[in-house]
Amino acid sequence: SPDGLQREPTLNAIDTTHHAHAANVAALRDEVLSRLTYTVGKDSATASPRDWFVATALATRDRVVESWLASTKRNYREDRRRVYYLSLEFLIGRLLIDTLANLGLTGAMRDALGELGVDLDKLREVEPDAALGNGGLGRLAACFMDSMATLEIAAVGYGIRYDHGLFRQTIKDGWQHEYPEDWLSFGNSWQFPRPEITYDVGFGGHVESARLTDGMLAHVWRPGETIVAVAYDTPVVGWRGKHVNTLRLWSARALDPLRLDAFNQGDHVGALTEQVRAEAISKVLYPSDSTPAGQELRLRQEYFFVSASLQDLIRRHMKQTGDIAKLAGKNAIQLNDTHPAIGVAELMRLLVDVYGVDWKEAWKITQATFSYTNHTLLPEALETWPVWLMEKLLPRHMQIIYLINAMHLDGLREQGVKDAGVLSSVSLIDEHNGRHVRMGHLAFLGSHKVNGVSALHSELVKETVFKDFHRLYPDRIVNKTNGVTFRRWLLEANPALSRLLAETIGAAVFDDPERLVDLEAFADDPTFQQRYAAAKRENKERLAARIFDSVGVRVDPNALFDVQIKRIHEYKRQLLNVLEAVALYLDIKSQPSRDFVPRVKIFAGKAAASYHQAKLIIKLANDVARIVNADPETRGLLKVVFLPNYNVSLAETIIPAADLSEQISTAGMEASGTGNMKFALNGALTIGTLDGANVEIRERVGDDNIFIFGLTAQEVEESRARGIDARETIAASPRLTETLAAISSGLFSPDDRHRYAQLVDTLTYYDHFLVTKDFDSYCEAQRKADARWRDQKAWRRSCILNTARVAWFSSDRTIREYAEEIWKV
Ligand code: B1H
Repeated sequence: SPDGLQREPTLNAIDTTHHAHAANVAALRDEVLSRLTYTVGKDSATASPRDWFVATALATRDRVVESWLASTKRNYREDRRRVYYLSLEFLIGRLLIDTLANLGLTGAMRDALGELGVDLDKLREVEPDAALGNGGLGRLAACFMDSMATLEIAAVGYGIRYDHGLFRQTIKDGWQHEYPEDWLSFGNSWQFPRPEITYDVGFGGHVESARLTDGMLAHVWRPGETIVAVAYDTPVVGWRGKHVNTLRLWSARALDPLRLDAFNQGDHVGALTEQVRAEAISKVLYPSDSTPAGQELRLRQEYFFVSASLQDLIRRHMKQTGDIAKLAGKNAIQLNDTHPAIGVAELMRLLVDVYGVDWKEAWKITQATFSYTNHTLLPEALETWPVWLMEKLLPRHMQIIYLINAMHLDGLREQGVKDAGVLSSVSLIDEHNGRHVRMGHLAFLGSHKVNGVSALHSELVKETVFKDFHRLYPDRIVNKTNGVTFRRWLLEANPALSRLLAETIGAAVFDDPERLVDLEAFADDPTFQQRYAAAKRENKERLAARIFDSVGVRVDPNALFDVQIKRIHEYKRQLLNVLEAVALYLDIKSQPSRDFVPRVKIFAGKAAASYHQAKLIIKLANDVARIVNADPETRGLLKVVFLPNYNVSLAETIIPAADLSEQISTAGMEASGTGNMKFALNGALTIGTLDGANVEIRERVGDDNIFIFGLTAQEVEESRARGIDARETIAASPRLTETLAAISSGLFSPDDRHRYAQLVDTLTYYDHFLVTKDFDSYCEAQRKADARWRDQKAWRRSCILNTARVAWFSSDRTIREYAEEIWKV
């Protein structure tokens, strides 16, 4: 079985003996059957795979619940400081294998189902992905939930229970099409609806002010509209099932289910409008990686989940302590990007208007409670909201923001800051083109710590978006380099390699990833090299089968699998990769006797629905794939594949099968990247720029075991300052000239020869992402990768050293740093 490792007694302290295993198998078999009968209402003769999945998921969930209740009790009993992770995105993926693996029950469940004639590996495919996120930011939140449970931190993740997650992507004739995703259509076996846990969330209306007897002003917000937030809980189990936290997602409901009077008068649709309007809030995830949807609904989503979450955590705090003044001492709230930044104003409102805390004291509590993670420097992703919209939707919050701002600016003036430029740059209100509230500024001011997500990114945060703030508050910005959970991204995604690791350096590596260094001793060991290669081979065969099933292209597992999977964005430069594919294709055709390394270029990723340039890049990749794959002259030396509907599950199949990991963003633009870490862990070599966490990956794996190319962040800045007209750059590179000419000529778009004219023009005259500047050095790095590949021993050695040296990128390490330096838990 692909994951027989769970039966290795060494790996699993939970079922250490065969006796315990047999008992577990028998018990699980009965529990699954019981769930099938009494919850699903089917018998084993008529049950469909989905019925079996539901029964298995529920039986697995049952095993989590006791530990969950015990963890909750312990959190109360020990009166621990709690961590709240506020995120508009949690990109979870599937939970069946993840939960079983964390409980140490994968092997037992496999055998239990086997006795019932059911195959666990087929069942796992039945589970829909929970795709409540766009990309790296959302997946990071999911990895953090896993690590917080593993480290036994008392934590709650708060977000929105979207009815529809990230859209389903299909590729028709090379173009991306978007369809609604429907993960809840057959129910959700992991969640516990909590219809009794609801909060009112207000919008609009007006603010009433009254002078109290002591002369102070009191403010009461009278919302014009009230929406109800209903809680849904999912238990999040840590490694070895020791501690279980809660992911609490909010769903929106109208106060009244329908207007009965209107319904009875025959207006059946009109009677439901309020409900429809309310429920729109949790209807769909914004598919807008890096570009905030400047829409009212997005702001409503943000305030909706923040308000419900803060009310909920304050209720819990008051129940436990009865003392609002202790809020900061007992609670830490992490803002995942600016999406929940309105929480700063909401907490101030709750403290001052509802709990009667004095303003200065409330501000102290707020700052001591919040911290904020910045995930991007892209100007289009820095959220701002028009003042008029804030005044309309959240009038009291707008007043509070003005007051925070006034005190902030007064304080600076008192400290002698006079420069009008500085004062306007740190103001919460951007007065430039229409007045806007700067949410990043609000998050910064309302937090005691602000962090970037890689060493380079954190430095750039200090030098760019928060330059003036950094000068005023030099201790506030810190770095917390991202990490990934090794449970999902090694143990579950790559059972072949996990088994080998357990056998070679001991299964304790899954408790303590630092032990991966023990692999270094085997880097040159021929037997180990062979076994390492065999594990990779197994994964590549599985991916090859998947590719054939999905797009009908046959690829050779002996070829170098060169992979770029991530959101499609100009700064991530899939275009650079496609250009290299075209150059390679032209070379293969023009130099038939040259000794090329057979390659499969694999792409996957979604483009925001409104991002035309990104969608055109998808079309180009597919056009190139069609021509290249059909051309007999390539003799199988080059295949190009675009796999549709990239998601967490697909990543779990692709990453363990990759040989080369493409991390080629324009330096300074990818805040961190986390795919880069997953690939290195699974023994793919990185080809990449000195951007985001690539810099730190290089430091750890060593210069010889990574292919670095291109301009540095500093050089990018200088190069842009000199101008982004690329005519000279292109002229100086015959290979690039030829490549662009081929694309312009319509070689890949015979049905529409001018399809890429504008794209080539943009590269030529306005190459903001410096694709052309980095092209030659990228190709050179690719040829270095080829040379290493030809020496398979040297290649394998590098791969092994990658796995051995990336333990530091475990999200357990990241969370430990947050816990010690930011949350103080
Ligand atoms: C990241 C986003 C993001 N940075 C706006 N910013 C969004 C911004 O819907 N929106 O409006 C959605 C997402 N996502 C990513 O975060 C970075 O690009 C990666 O480099 C980083 O690894 C990841 C996690 O820190």
